[in-house]
Amino acid sequence: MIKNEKLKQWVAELEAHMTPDRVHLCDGSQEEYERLLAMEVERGAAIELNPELRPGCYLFRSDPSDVARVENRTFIAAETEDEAGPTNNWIDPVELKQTMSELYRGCMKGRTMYIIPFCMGPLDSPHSRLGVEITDSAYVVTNMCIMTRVGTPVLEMINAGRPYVAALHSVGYPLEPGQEDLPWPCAPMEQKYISHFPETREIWSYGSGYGGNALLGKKCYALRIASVLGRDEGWLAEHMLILKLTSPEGEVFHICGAFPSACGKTNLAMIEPTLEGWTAETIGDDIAWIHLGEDGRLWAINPESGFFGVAPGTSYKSNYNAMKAVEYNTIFTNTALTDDGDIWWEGMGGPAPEHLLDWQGRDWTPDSGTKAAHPNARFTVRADQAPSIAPDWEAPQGVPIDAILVGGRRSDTIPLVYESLSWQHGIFMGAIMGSAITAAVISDQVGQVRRDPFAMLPFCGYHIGDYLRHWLQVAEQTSADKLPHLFSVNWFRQDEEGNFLWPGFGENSRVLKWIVERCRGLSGARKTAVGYVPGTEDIDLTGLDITADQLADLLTIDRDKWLAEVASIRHNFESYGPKLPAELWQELESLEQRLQAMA
Ligand code: OXD
Ligand code: MN
Repeated sequence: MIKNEKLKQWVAELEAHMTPDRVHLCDGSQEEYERLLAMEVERGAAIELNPELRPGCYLFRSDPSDVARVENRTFIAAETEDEAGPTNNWIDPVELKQTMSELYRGCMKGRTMYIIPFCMGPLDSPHSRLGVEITDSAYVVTNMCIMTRVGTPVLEMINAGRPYVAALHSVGYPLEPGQEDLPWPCAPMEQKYISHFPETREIWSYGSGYGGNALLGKKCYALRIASVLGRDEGWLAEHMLILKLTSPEGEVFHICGAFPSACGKTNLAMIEPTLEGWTAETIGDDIAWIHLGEDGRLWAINPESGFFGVAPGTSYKSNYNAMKAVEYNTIFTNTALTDDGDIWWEGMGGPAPEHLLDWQGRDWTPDSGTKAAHPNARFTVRADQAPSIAPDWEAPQGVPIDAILVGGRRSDTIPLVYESLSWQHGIFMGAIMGSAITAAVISDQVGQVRRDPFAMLPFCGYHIGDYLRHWLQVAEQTSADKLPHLFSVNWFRQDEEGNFLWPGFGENSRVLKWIVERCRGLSGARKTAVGYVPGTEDIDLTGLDITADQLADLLTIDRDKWLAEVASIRHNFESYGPKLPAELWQELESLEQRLQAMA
């Protein structure tokens, strides 16, 4: 029962304004989860997969217009435009609330209003934060139950007075009496709004039922609103995986990695090292909340409790642990359906079945000439279903970070790996990250390289210049020897014919080995204009079919390409305006000078 007066009042106001037929307070139980899925099956919104092949699994198909995050309909409604900064869409909060209040009026007619009390982070962690999402989508409730800790224990904390973020969501499709519902109701693009009010820590989302647009604990709370909380309170909310790596000698390392959406964070978080004696375990695959510990080191928790992973390309070969995780109790969205009631997607391994229903439920054969699964098809699965999950993945204080990786999809210029010259230079490396845009976002520029500082471009809830300053300030609170080492990695470098030069996946353990040995001061490197780059002898190639010459290609620093990179970074830095820290401009000038001095 809701006893918190503020929450009671909010719910009452919303009920009066959005006029749902029913209100349901979620208790987060398994029984509730199963009942909601059965209801979705019953009304034709979900398909229960063959229990002999995929027990406890369901497939949802979205509306074809509602398949990914909508960045151009995502707003940071800070009090002033300058606080949102040049990389965010800004609308005056008063105006936006007026527009959205009109859309919300009567929007839950014919529907159930679900109240989801949720916690980001382990229930017993001092770094966890609470939220309440109000939604009219049962799909959202079931996914939130996997991705966050939902239910009565959280409500009790809210009743006891702990603060929470208010997150409102509607699919934006009210039902008139007698009107039949759609399997995936949503509003047209121009009526979709994914809005954040950083000062009041509120989220208002309208019109989309998909992923980060609708599961408000994820991008909206754990990144956009949390980045503002972190700025104000001295911590960091980052778009990073968290990986635990153990060497053959039993030494444990923790690595965070910032990579843009659909660039392999989940694969790296679940890596199966090919190098003898090394083991890897997963702490998180998408978001890290990073705090300075009493020991002066940076510690990370994973605020989520599940994985909302990109399905296409995931196979027992590329990501064994994800495939094992999704063998049962998983929600799939926009994958293809086999004739025997299982799911399928491109890159799952083996030949394509002769007949499928594609992600829109249409007949599909290998000759169809279209993708059977949507490129942004997803699985939602509890984190503890991954065999690779670390036993201490829910440690209340998190894990101490030894290294931070930044990287993206770059076909040229950026070497396989290099280390920063200093903390400030490492922040510069994060600031200049570039990556080809992927299908995780609805965009007409998929494939084009965009600058994406720390993979936070779509997720930073305030001015990007202030955000980069915040990163620089971390160093002022501790001593340099306690800070993680910073590295850039690029698994995606290609030759002239477009073939990938590096095998990736489990073989990335070879790069991770060099990284952790650098942290221990053990492995070698040469100092180049861009940073410390391994020599070909520094990366362990035992058992790998790649020559030292091929590795040399992967590690080359091409002066002219890098000078072109500098010009592109300068253009990008200019677009950030005067708040970009002067230190980062200095780093750019120094990089250019070092490149010019190259023989
Ligand atoms: C995600 C994304 O879903 O980054 O994690 O788009
Ligand atoms: Mn992500």
